[in-house]
Amino acid sequence: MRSRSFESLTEAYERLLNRPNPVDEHFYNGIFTRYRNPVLTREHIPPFWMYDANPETNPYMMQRMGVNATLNSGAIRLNGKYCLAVRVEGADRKSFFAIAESDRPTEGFRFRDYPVVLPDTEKEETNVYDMRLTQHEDGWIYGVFCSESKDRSSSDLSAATAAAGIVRTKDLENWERLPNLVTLHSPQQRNVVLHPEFVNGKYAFYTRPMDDFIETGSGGGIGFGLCEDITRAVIGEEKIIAPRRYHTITESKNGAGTVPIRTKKGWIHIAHGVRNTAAGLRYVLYAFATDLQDPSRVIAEPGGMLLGPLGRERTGDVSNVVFTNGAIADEDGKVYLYYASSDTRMHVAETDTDRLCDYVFHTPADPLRSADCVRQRTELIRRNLEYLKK
Ligand code: BGC
Ligand code: BMA
Repeated sequence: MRSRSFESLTEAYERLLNRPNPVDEHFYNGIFTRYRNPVLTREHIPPFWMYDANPETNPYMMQRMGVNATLNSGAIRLNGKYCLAVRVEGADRKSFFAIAESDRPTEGFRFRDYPVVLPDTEKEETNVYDMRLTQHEDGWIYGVFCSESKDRSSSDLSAATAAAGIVRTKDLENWERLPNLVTLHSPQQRNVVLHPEFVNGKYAFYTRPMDDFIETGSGGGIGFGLCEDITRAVIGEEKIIAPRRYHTITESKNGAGTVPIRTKKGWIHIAHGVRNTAAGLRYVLYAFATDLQDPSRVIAEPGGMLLGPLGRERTGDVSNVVFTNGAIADEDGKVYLYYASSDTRMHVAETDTDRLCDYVFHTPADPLRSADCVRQRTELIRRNLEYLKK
């Protein structure tokens, strides 16, 4: 084979970064817009992260350190830029975080020169992933992520424990690491999200208690808990605010996704729901709203999924998965929902707060049984046919 020059690799990379990302005109549901291209793939990784650029030490110009995927990203608007805290997974399976930013919400994302260097304070930590970025009213930007360690108490080589790691920053450049979240009544945690405002003067977290690393076990569901001091975060009581339910999109698991979005009618949450199938776990996104005064009180819960894997999104490292841990709500009301497909690449869906509210408050709830679902749909058809006759 012929080796390519580092310059030609860089040119191809620049061309990709400058590629426009048109709206996907084939998709319509009135709720959100999809875009034709992913916003980030492993092709968006700068060549100088993977190749040794010097032909003397890299005569074949081969990748020395490959990157496998760019996925589950936290999102925030900072100094006018759309910033993603991307989960980058190396060819060696280990994930780390890196900031990619753009002046535009749907295209042009470029990684900063270096990945995020997290203070290495948890000696047993093997892997980190899925950071949620919260601009908190205390003035800090918090990153809450999954901190995974080998479970040394088990003889199973794959046994691991998941906890919520916490960092904070003002610029997405310098990070202060705080001790991992302690939940007194839940052995494991994943998908923890920090609420952007104090609740009763305390830091409020959405949690996802688990008995085990994969299985949520006896309980599961999205929990809510308060803590006094985020520099030594301990949560006692976790109240389940969004339980998983039999024969729905959340039967196996669910977990908070984006930081809740404040609207006039309530906090809008975009979470993930998981069901088990013969082909493995299927992840979709769904939405619900909580009360502005009491963000732990669910006030609207549309039935079914908001967004599921479609077309090319269906295949990847972990197929049949969409996952979100970041959205940006702009002042003009636009909402950009960043989601990964099949643990492989990042996409964006665009909507606005008015549409999201209409969706959340006017989509009928899941009636939980086929017979009732048919009744619900028959009612819609009957009303439509009457209306259309006029
Ligand atoms: C993987 C995550 C996955 C989790 C549970 C971790 O080891 O890195 O992507 O969500 O296991 O399956
Ligand atoms: C996990 C999540 C994500 C991932 C998903 C599907 O539980 O935390 O990291 O996208 O499974 O593999």
